[in-house]
Amino acid sequence: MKSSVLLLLLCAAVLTVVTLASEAYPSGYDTASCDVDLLPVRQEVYDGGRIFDISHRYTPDMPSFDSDEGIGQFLWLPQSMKNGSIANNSEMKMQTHTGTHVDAPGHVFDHYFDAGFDVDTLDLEVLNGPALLVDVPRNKNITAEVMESLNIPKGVRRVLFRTLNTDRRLMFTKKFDTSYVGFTQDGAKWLVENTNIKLVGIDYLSVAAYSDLLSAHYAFLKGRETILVEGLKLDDIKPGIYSVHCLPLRLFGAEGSPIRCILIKG
Ligand SMILES: *[C@@H]1O[C@H](CO)[C@@H](O)[C@H](O)[C@H]1NC(C)=O
Ligand SMILES: *[C@@H]1O[C@H](CO)[C@@H](O)[C@H](O)[C@H]1NC(C)=O
Ligand SMILES: *[C@H]1O[C@H](CO)[C@@H](O)[C@H](O)[C@H]1NC(C)=O
Repeated sequence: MKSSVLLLLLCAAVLTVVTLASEAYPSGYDTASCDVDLLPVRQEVYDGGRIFDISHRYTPDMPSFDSDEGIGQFLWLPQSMKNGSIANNSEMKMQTHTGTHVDAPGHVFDHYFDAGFDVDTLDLEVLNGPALLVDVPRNKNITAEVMESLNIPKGVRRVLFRTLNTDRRLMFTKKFDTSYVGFTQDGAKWLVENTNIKLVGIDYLSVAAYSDLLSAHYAFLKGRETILVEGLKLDDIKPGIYSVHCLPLRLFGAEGSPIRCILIKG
């Protein structure tokens, strides 16, 4: 009796914290659930606002490129304790370019694919280090002109571009939307030719605008030096310099991989 009252109080306290955290950083997930006995904590922000999870949670309703249906069921439980197994053991199946993910050069260049430029060959130094989170103008795609106007200092090597996609909550919308903001070909070309940026992050499923899908990918991936991270969750984080940490799976032979990315302040 006493302990269940205690648990209830604890539960209320945790819920308050969760609610406060989601007011400060309302990243779009409903974290408020309270079972007195079991209370898994799901966080978007850790350590009092120092660590931000900028990857999206995988759910059947998250958008899938060129589809109205979302990614659909991707997780099964062929062996479960409920029907006699000694442990639960799930299986998953999804496209490698699902949710928050990384593109390797083999994504759009077949000779790079054949030569083995897969996600296992991506440079972890590029995927981890100081990064700039920047807001781009909301009324345009990322053209050369927009890139120039951002005045990103020359030394910056990693940039996460927050766009209208975040405001429109496209990554939280099941139906794929072709009007998302991305790089145009000349924007991608400008970045490659005029900056030292090697990690390009964006807040929807493609860095390239739908109208420039292949041409902008070609411009980025041709040199095999630029790493593209797509489908980032950049809501409610102040623009500025962070330390980014992105780790793809070592999928041998795959030109894409789901990736876990976090930002650390200071
Ligand atoms: C165990 O249950 C799962 C569904 O939970 C089912 O797919 C599977 O076939 C079952 N296995 C056996 C041996 O009954
Ligand atoms: C960006 O380009 C897409 C086409 O790829 C277009 O539908 C969309 O309206 C553009 N967005 C802005 C803000 O100009
Ligand atoms: C795995 O088994 C446990 C114990 O039977 C059960 O509580 C849990 O819901 C199962 N997991 C899933 C995903 O079904």
